[in-house]
Amino acid sequence: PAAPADPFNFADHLLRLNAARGARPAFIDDRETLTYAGLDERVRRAAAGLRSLGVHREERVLLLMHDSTDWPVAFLGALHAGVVPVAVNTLLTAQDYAYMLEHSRAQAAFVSAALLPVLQAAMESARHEVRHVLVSRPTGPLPAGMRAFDEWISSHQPAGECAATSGDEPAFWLYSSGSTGRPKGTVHTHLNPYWTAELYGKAVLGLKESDVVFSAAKLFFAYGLGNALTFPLSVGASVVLMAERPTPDACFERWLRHRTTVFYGAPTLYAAMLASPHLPTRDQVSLRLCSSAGEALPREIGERFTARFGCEIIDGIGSTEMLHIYLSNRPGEVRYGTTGRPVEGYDIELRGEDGRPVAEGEIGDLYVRGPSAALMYWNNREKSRETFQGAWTKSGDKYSRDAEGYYTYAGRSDDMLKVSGQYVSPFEVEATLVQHAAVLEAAVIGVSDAQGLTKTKAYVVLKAGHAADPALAAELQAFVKQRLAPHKYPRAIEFIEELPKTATGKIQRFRLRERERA
Ligand code: 3SK
Repeated sequence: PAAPADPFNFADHLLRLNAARGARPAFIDDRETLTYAGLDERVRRAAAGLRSLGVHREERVLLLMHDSTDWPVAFLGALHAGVVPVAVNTLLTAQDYAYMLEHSRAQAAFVSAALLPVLQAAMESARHEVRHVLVSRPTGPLPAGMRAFDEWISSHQPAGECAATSGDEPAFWLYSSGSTGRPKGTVHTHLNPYWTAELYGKAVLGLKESDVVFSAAKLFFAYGLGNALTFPLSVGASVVLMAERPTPDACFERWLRHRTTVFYGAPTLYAAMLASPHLPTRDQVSLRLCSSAGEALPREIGERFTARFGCEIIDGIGSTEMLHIYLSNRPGEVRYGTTGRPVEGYDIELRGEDGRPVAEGEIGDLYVRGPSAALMYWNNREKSRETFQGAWTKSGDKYSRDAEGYYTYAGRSDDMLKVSGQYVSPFEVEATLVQHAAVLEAAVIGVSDAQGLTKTKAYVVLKAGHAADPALAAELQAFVKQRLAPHKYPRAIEFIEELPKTATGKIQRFRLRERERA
């Protein structure tokens, strides 16, 4: 399709598309069903509310909320007003949020009541500019100066016209983690979600108005944002939102209660579902399509799932930088064990160390070109230049391509690990482990479990006088858990006399990986 002309405001685009679907459910959470008419009204009220708070076009607002109907209202309300929501992971620490508040210079914050303490801790330590805090679903009185989201929404009349934004104007940010340094503020435009919905949600997944979609990946992830907001709203489908952790049981419950037709998950979750004693039978579910991303889907998991439910899992790879999936299997043409073929509208090149395309069957660094690439990492020219190279975006993943054009994952180009679909920097975990009084040095690598899924393992050298025993290993795991987001703690710890190093003292993680394979 041709790009829509300016002015283009993505929230306005979605509201117009669904203007005739007033009575149909747009979002369903554990509290309520929000129809398309209700969504339209609340989004406009939120836009008017932001204006009346004096938050201006292009200024940022932090969005730190668990998935509920308030999330899309805050997100689209901001877009409608030309204000830029910075949607952040709900699993991070006060230190992480302090950095994000300072870096984004957010003028207001939307926060779930359960996350208010961590936001307050961040605000105490940050030099922030937050002037207004809007709390979603408080259960008691709020601290002075803060307002309940519901009450704030209903105290404004719906805005008429949206901000006349350009399609290329910053619309929202997502933070992307790297192997070193701070998270990067990835700036997306109003047109980027339009393109991912057209090229992937519609053209590959074939989403329909009659679908009831449910994503285990939360809305703050680029994967979840497409799955459960921008794609379904681009076809008038209904979305189930869930605030709690996506355990197999919690997901099964939503599959059955809401007759979910399209489900999005990550390989670790599919593996846990298949191992669950509560796995539903084929006749109990209404699934017609499932999607997987976050890490490569092992063939065996895909095959067992399809044998159970008669429904394919469409495995693909995307990135926060490209906003969604650009390389994917296709319904009816799935080849488990591969990530499929390029999504139409995106070009892919596998480049060797000399920067030239590699031959068929050889492994190269994946570069992608397509219309949904982010503009930049905010205030970070060096990392922006490394990743956004003209029209091409460097993915950081290694792949090979076979004679039929199917791509197979061959690992990361850097030391980053992907665990349960989320990035983990080995350096960050190592730097935390060495803060423990017993630890001299540490090295973290990814190891495959019995199902071919990546788990983190730490090799630890102890200081003299400390005994290498299971109690200390558990203590070190807890030590990391207390200091970093929970998905980052090492699932296994092995004590070792010394770490393999180069002559110049660099840790040779590849030697530890070889040791695992031996
Ligand atoms: O992990 C992925 O493959 C992915 C997919 C869609 C959007 C974002 C990401 C990181």
